[in-house]
Amino acid sequence: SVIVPLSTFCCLLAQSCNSVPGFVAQCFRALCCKGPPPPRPEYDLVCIGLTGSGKTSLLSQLCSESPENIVSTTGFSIKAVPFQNAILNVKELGGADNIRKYWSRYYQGSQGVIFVLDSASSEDDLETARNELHSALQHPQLCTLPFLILANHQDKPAARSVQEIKKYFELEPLARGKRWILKPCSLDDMEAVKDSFSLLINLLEERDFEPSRM
Ligand SMILES: Nc1nc2c(ncn2[C@@H]2O[C@H](COP(=O)(O)OP(=O)(O)O)[C@@H](O)[C@H]2O)c(=O)[nH]1
Ligand SMILES: [Mg+2]
Repeated sequence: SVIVPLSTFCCLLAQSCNSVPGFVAQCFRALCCKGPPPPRPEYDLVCIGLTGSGKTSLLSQLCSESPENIVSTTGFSIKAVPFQNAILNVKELGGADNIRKYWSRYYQGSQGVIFVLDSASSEDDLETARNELHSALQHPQLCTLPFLILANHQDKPAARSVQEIKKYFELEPLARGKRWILKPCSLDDMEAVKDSFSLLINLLEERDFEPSRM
């Protein structure tokens, strides 16, 4: 037997309904003859941050993956993260001490950067995170790209506020003229995380960006 896709069947039905009062045929067309949605643009991003900052957890949640499957990322992992208006191909680089020195080998081809930090981490770790973020912001392959900086673990009592982090990370002088977004977040408020990613997608979509306007 010949299998006719439902939409084709409905279109044929709607065409044959042309003799029926126009309204009914219009309803059929509106419901069934929409055609495929336009393809979503894809962007290649790199996701960095110290081990334990929450990179894998956040990306897995965005991909609706089960949290039980999360294991520590030793090398790197790539996920296609779907959003309504774009697909982000995110390469997460493992954040352990002995791996961070290789991060820059995986930067090529990136169109944007996600930097995740643990807002409740020790002073030492926060300083390491700051140094890594500064290196990334100044790296020739990343320095012109939009950055989404996520101050994660905000649900913990010890978490520093986003204002404290902005000051501590000295973002204002260093990232002036760049496209960057700093947002507080935690795993238990994924809606806020999605909103932050929407802002990043807006920056990725901007074509005629002039740094002097920011
Ligand atoms: N309380 C809290 N725990 C988090 C948050 N984000 C991640 N975690 C936990 O931190 C641990 C490390 O997370 P993981 O995603 O593996 O970090 P990664 O090394 O950056 O990929 C896991 O046990 C997560 O459940 C958060 O916002 N709040
Ligand atoms: Mg990981």
